[in-house]
Amino acid sequence: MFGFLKKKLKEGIEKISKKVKQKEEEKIEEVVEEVKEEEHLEEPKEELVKEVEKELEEEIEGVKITYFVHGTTTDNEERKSTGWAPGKLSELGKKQSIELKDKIKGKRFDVVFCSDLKRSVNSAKLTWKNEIQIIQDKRLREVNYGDLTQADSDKVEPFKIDHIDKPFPSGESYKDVEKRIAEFLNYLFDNYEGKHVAIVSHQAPQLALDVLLKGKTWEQAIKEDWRLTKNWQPGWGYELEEKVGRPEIEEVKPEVEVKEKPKEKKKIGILKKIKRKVTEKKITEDDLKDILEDLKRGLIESDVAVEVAEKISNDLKSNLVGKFIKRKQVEKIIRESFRKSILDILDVDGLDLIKKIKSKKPFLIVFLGFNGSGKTTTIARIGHLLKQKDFKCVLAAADSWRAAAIEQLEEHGKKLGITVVKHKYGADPAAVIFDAVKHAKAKDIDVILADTAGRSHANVNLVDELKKIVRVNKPDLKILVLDALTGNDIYDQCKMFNDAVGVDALIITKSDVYEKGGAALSASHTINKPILYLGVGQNYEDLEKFDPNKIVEKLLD
Ligand SMILES: Nc1nc2c(ncn2[C@@H]2O[C@H](COP(=O)(O)OP(=O)(O)OP(=O)(O)O)[C@@H](O)[C@H]2O)c(=O)[nH]1
Ligand SMILES: [Mg+2]
Repeated sequence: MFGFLKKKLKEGIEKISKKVKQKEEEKIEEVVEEVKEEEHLEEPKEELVKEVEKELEEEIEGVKITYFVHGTTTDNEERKSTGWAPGKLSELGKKQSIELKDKIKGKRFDVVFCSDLKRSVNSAKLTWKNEIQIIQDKRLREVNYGDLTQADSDKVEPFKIDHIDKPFPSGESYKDVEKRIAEFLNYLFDNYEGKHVAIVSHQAPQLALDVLLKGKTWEQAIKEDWRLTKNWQPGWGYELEEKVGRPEIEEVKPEVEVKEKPKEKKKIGILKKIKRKVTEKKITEDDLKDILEDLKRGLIESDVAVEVAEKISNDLKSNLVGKFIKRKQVEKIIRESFRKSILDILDVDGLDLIKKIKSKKPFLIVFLGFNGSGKTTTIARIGHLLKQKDFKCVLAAADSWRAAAIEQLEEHGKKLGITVVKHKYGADPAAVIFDAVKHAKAKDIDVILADTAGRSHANVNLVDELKKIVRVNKPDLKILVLDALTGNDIYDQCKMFNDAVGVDALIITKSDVYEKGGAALSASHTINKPILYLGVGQNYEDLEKFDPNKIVEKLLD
């Protein structure tokens, strides 16, 4: 039923996404121009634009880290604890580092960091040489075993836990390692935000990552180390979402040895500057003005009530204006905004018909609506539904006005096996319903479904008649039946019936032949009453329980 509205929403999403993306493009060009001038850059503008676009496209929140352990060393094989000694990769270690390349094929890193110890540098080079920038950083060194450097592992391994706080003789403690790794991480955060960084390093730094980024205690980190269970893997993932702010860590100026591609660093700084400037440029109301008007028009064309169209467009405006939105996120944000607005619109206190019926016996439901809106058909369908749920029903033929109305209801009654209480044509409809209620009480019947004559704006008499029906019989529920095809007139109908007798809930028929969808969406919002069912065809089964979430799904899928 929502084909047309769905199309309009989709158009909205496409147009606004395009506009936001176009704005971003313009901003990037503008900023690149600015920065090029400020920094006296030689590079062609197009190249910089392309790079910035790529960066924004692939943006990662914080820094993504993959940690790799260096290859096996001759010390490892001789069971020595190398510490700050350079160490030397064994034949196996070299093979491991070369093979790692294949094992991580497809993973893209922006930069590789290794410690300045030989075994770490050589591992990194065997895996990535000439492919990515490799930076050596002293802070990634193994813990300094001091006097125990290259000592027998049996003299070091079992005592690690004793050196969490207490340094190895003339060496470091694990907390010292934590401190330099924290500094290193904060340096990464400042310089590599949004990047995927590979680290090739040693045992203690990895345990420090577990402590700093995975919330482990040092005892846990040491005890759960994969080295004890021999669970090597080709890389461990860590995410650095914010700076590791530890009060005991003082900011120390990073002492980095950049060995290769020194030019890269300046470039990174410039790209960062451009990105920062671009993200400072927000979407303005003016950027969106025409396009939101367009959206509103499209919604109104789909029979969405003006105030509802305004709400949808205003909600969207406040979700976009004043923000910098990455192009990757635009569509998601617009969809989410539409979803929320529509759910808001449909969020009136729901009503479970079956539950409500069980609350009183007999339960009287009067069906109201314009002529031809589908009242009689809907009564038959509700009768069918209730019968299936083992309720006993009676139909009241209170449309004694339109020719053949009584026979039409009787026909349904016969087909469904439900009794119809009727009077002659021209009889008082309030009296027909009164009799039907009496019948229900006498025959232990659960529900009375009362048909009424179709009204129109001009039928003042029929409106008075309706008021009398309500006054005399005090229905438990007044359901307004609306024809979706009525389009915008639906709001006047809602108001008219609601003003005259008060409406408790809505059923919207002919949704199967109604493409626009907007009326159904805004009818319940207009009088703040829930939609119970949608009529979706001509058969008794063609009644669909109204579910706002399902509607939204259908509209935005
Ligand atoms: N396609 C479709 N047709 C429906 C639906 N509901 C009702 N109709 C058709 O709409 C026409 C009018 O239905 P009625 O139930 O007679 O409407 P009414 O409100 O009782 O009409 P009056 O008694 O004249 O006021 C009939 O031809 C129905 O078959 C629906 O959900 N889908
Ligand atoms: Mg009828």
